[in-house]
Amino acid sequence: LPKKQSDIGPLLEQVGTGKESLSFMKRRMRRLAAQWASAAPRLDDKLRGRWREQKRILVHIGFLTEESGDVFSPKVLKGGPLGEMVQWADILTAFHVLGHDVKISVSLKELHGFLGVPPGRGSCPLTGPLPFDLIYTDYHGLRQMKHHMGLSLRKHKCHIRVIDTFGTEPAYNHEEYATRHGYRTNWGYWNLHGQQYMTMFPHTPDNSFMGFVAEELNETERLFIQRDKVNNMAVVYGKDASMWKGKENILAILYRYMEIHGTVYYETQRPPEVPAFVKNHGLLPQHELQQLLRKAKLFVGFGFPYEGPAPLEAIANGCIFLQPKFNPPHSSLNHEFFRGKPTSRKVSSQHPYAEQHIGRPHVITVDFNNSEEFDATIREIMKLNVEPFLPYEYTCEGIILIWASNVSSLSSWPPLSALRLLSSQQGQSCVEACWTEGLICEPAFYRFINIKEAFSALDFQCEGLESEMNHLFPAFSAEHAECSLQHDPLLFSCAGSSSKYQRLCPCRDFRKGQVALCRDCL
Ligand code: U2F
Repeated sequence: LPKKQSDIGPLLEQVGTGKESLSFMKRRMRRLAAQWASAAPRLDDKLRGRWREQKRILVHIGFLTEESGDVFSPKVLKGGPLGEMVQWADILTAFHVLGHDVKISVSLKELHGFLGVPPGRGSCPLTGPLPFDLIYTDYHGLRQMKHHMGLSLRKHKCHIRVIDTFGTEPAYNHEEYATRHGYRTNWGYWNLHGQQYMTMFPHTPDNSFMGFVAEELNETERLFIQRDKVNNMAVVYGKDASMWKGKENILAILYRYMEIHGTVYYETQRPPEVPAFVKNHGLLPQHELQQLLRKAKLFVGFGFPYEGPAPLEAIANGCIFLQPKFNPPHSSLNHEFFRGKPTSRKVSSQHPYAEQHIGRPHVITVDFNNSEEFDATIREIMKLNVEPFLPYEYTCEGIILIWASNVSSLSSWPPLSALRLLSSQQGQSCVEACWTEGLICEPAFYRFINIKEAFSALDFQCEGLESEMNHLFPAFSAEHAECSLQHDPLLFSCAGSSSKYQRLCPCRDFRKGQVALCRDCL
């Protein structure tokens, strides 16, 4: 491993000042630096040789640049989204602590400084080799880089990683295919490799899992938490008053059994959405929210925000997370928030990762429109006893292991022995087909199953065999007994389904609490 840099002073200096978003990130980086620094040496043995050489990494946070409008920074202290800042802060700290040479850019000026002078002002950018091994950015940053680098971006594309909370599916990423088949959105069609998009939760296997961390507890803290839990104390997940709208009924039921706390931002008066019986603390700094969660028995989501970090923090601090089930699921087809996002993923609850990968007793997902069910669930919760829980993939150690595997250039990754070939039902995606068998879809294996022998292995009798560009292929159409292979590897996709096809699915096993890794992966 490169020399580890546990002193994060020089990194913090690079982050800069003058914006609440940057201050929020710096506070978090300071708080978590020691946790990262202690995880890295514990892994030296396991990592054997991987992630060894020091990389030059540029981190360009596009959504924080003035040029992208920076709508987030002014809302940091007012209940706006913080999830992305949590993740960027963790990425920066981890890369630095692991010994990489990290450069940070949060403005076009800095970006230009790192990549060369923009065209028309003297020399061309990047006439020579790229001065970085890897560039981590987001969709805003990608656009800015394209603008700045022009055609040379294409040459350097493989060095780019895009932090993309909700994920980008191959059908949306493939420019020609997206344009022809109605998958073109504001964001997608960059023709990157699916694994270059990095998500906050492991919800889109076509992309890579990047994650973030929750603060870890030592044994003493665990004991104190369990000792000090207040059995009838609930905290509502919702820092913006709008998230409380229309929840009077739920709140009234909850209040029959529990005292209710909130961390809703307000200016001078209690927002009208927050009933008087709620003890509102106002928006809290992260460490104070942690303290509140340590006392509470229950953390209740109202349906928004989707897939944020806070439920993991609550569960890590020994809370039960109670959240609404979405029936029908929310997606870019039926919900404003997801509209225009490059994914067709069906979000089955406020936090599908918590629902599917953690589950009971830590996570309880119910229909909030059913008052009786909700009432019964609260009564059940009053009797439950749960311990603090944090999935390994959201600990510093777990995440470093996953990143090390991503960055390492192992040609046989993941090992082919992990492959399990399955066929989906008609109308089912490969994500779903693998999941029903307790497996994960592994797009890296598509190239091994995109052969005619795969159809006979599954007992499909092919009347005809064709090869086409279609994100659902390889697949079998029962109606015509037709077998179809995938013509363009960029379209290999675990996502997507059609009632016309049974898809061929490359599945693999996974470690519980570390979905990105198969059992024999390390
Ligand atoms: C998600 O973004 P959010 O920022 O809305 O997600 P949350 O889970 O609410 O909170 C993120 C962090 O805010 C912190 C808390 C979490 O780490 O510790 N916090 C706080 O410091 N003080 C408080 O009083 C309350 C919370 C998601 F992450 C984004 O990707 C999405 O864009 C967004 C919209 O769905 O939801």
